[in-house]
Amino acid sequence: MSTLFDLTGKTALITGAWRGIGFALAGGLAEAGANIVLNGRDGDKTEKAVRALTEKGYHARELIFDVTDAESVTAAIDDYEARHGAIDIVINNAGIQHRASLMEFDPKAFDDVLATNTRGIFHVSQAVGRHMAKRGQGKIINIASIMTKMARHHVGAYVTAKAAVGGLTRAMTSEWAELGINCNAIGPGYISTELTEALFADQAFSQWLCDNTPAKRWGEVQDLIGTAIYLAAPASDFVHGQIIYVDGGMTTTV
Ligand code: GCO
Repeated sequence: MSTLFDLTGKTALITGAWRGIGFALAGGLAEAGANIVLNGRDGDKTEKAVRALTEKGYHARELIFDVTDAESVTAAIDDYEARHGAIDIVINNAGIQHRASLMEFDPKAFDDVLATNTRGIFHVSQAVGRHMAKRGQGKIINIASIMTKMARHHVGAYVTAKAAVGGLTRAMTSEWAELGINCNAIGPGYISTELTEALFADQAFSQWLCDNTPAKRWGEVQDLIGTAIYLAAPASDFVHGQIIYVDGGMTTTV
């Protein structure tokens, strides 16, 4: 049983990992034994996050690239693999939010949300997947959302992008499961992070959220760690194309 969830000797790349869900998952996988590669666009912020992990005795390094830039993604990942060895696990976490009514939504803002939240997953997964395929093994974990199958007003681009993350997870599974690559997703509910701090501060919204969540609370980033370890570990070797919603039950009840 002890090896089913053991990540010792594995290297995990987490995108958008200098704060929030990404940073929490980096710490959780490090605790499970993984060597961590933290990605961010900002070198200073990412290096600070790496130091926070190494000060805890974990093995961590940064890998700076913008997930929307296919060439820089491929160059960074190919260089990492050549210098440091295999990336065994990828958590595609990088994501942004932009809230506006669809009638007023800025077209560039719409494109930016889809570029980071969906196309970025394609770029990173293709770049790492090519190496994983040569080894016949790898774990790709996409951060989807309850918005993969629901919607709320004023987050139309995010809903569209996260719905596509579900499709991309299935598409990668259809082609890559036979290569030994597990592609799955985690669908967080409302988690208290910088991305949702405006909502968390809104008492009326928080009351609505708790009234519509069977668990009657906001999620915390720690609530996602166990599912991430499971999908990164041998325990999930026959799990492909699944979206595991970690949402306090929000997607299951009306
Ligand atoms: C919103 C929130 C959601 C959350 C949540 C859903 O404005 O409704 O930003 O979209 O991001 O993570 O998964």
